[in-house]
Amino acid sequence: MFKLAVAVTLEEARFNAVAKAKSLEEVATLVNRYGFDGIEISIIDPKTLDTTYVKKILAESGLEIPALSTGLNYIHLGLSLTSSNREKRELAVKRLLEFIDLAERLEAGVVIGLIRGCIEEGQSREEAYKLMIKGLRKICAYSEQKDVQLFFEPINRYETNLINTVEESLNVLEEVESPVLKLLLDTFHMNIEEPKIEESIRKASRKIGHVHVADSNRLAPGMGHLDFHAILTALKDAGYNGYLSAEVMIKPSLEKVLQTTGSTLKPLIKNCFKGSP
Ligand code: LER
Ligand code: MN
Repeated sequence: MFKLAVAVTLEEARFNAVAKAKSLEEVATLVNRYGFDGIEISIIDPKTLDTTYVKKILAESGLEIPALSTGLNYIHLGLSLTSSNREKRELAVKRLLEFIDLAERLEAGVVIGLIRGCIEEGQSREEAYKLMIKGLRKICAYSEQKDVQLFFEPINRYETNLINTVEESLNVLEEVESPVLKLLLDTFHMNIEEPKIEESIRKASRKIGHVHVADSNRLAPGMGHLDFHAILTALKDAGYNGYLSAEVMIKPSLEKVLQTTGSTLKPLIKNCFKGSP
């Protein structure tokens, strides 16, 4: 059975597909009210998150943190695995190791999205790709010791010029060859890049670790024109059984996002797993 989460940040984030919240407590209450199961947290410095406080909220609410999102480190600080600036590259790896430490304590996975980087001006694709693979190998080796899953995300061409599709991402997974490196499929990016979303999901069978759901316009599922019945069926057929995390623009409000996402996806989830034990 799929579980539902929503992507949230407590930062003054310069990323618009995330809910900006004043406190985790406040979000947990809302998320619980709408029958969600988890909260995905987007943060810049994982060392600033008070783990005792977070664990207390999780225990009280019964919620989980399926994933910690790292992209703000790229957006705000320019940290990436492919940066031509060595210091930024090394800082990106250091940051990701800190994320893995926090993820271990919270039993979460770590999103490797925008932080994996792009092809910078003056850089060849080969150079950028090699740096990305090198960085991924370092963080995977560490994550394997901690048994923390890493979620590699294909991102659309308007946000990065390196690895936009599921097929390219599957090649990355094959090259890195780590049991903790899985795919993060984001329906918003897939709608732009994949010829047929359901077919690409099926090609990614057994490799999917996490899913971001957003409609065609990056609003809550149900507010655009994606066929979530077909998408969820393909995910189930692909052997995926984890979180659908709404990484969406918060319009008109977080309550409305939770309500629409829930009312769109819950009946489909129920229908998908009808008759399953
Ligand atoms: C960026 O568009 C995105 O989808 C995030 O999950 C990347 O970190
Ligand atoms: Mn995403």
